Amino acid sequence: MATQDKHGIFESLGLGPSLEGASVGDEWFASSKDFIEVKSPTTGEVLAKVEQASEADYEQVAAQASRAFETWRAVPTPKRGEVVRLLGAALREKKEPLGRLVSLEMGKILTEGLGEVQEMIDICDYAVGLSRTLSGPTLQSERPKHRMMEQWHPLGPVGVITAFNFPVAVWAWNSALAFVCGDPVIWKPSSKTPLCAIACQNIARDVLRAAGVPVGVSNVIIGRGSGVGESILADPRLGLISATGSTRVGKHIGQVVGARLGRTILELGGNNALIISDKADLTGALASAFFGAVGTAGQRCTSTRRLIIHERVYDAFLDKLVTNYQKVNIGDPLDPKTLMGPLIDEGAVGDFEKAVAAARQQGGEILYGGKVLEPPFGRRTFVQPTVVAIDNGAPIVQTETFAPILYVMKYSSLEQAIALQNGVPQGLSSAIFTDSLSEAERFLSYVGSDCGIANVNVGTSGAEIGGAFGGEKETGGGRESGSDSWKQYMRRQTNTVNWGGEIHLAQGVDFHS
Ligand code: UN1
Repeated sequence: MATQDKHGIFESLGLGPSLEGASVGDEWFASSKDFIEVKSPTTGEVLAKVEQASEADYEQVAAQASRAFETWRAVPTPKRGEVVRLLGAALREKKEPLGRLVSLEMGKILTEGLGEVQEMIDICDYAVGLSRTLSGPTLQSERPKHRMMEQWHPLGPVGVITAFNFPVAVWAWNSALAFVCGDPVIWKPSSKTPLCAIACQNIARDVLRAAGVPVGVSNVIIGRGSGVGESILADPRLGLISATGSTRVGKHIGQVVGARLGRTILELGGNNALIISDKADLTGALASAFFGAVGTAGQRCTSTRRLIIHERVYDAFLDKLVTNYQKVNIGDPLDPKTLMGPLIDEGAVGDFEKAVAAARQQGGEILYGGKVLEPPFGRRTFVQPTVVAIDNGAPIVQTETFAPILYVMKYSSLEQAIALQNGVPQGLSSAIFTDSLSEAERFLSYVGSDCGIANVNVGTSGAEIGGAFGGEKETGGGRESGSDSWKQYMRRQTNTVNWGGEIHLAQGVDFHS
């Protein structure tokens, strides 16, 4: 089977069977004697063993990042951009093996694994452009012969905590921006996907070394959340923690970092809905709902979890959707014929089963799927993509289950559809399919979607890197990637300059002895 090309992948990315979790200088190091067995989600084969980093190992990594900051912040921003350009070039070269590694270790299908690496390349290109355009305004002073302006300075080392489901791209979103902004990065990846992190660090390290830049600009620490994770959160050297993960973990991160008045960018759970109007192009809506719900086996934070369908098109639309579901080719993610790979592990399958049982118990009707499949390659990680007709108020619909379960419901007026769409605790992504201008505009207006991402005739998942990415409510409020997200990786300084010689106080204050 296709997963057998592991050796080629490992070789081109500098991986071996026995790895260590802390990048120290040009080497890897770990001293915890606490090992992760990285298993293929597809077959259960042990891909490699990684010794996790200890808190003492973290200290070495943090110290090297702090040292690297002293050098890196002095490099002119466009020159930092040049290093990120080289990183993008290296990623282009390694796109194929890295995309394959994503599929091998995380289980998403190859076209999505390659797409994820493309997302890394795109953000590098974006950051290169930014490196010549990062700018602050000059402002009008109320005082004679004075000028005001804003400058943006490097912030310092940044902690980046990522989830298993985008094991390479989310690091790149943060790192490409942080690097041009002058900040080293300390990356704590998910313990479920450490190989992707080691591969990325190997690529970044080679680029930095060849460019004559301290390797400590890019750092990886693989370890337990309760150990090195807490060290990162509590570390006052890290002015910013950018974290992607569940709302539960995000609340903890927000509290710990907030208690030391550090900054966070939180990109947490989603519960994304797609509204299908009776005035929609149903072919486009079908393709988008299908990709949104089944793509990545429902393990994107932007996955379509709810369909809110106009009552006039409800039955016809669901007929077509279920026909598509029946044709989903489930199997080895590296096989080009596969449309849906495994879930990440047995725990995720347990969550799937619990959610399906809860949906049944809470009045849901399974329209398709609902079952765990006989393990095709020995590991019990394959499930059926599932469609459930259910009420939006059912407790299970209000929670994010990282699995391909799609909840469907009917509406009769747009106000009702928008209320359903907004009627969950999360606020990441949302979409409407309609050819009616007024419906589309209402959906995008202040009485419309309450999410960070709201699309018209475009599905909920698969956002481009140029836009700010993140959401409201329990999604955490953070924005990563495009637009002006870079500002969070820098510190702002307001300057007032007096070029006239005479001292004038603002607000007309007169203060003479
Ligand atoms: C995630 O699932 O954490 O918009 C990120 C998307 C991707 C990123 C998802 N560009 O679906």
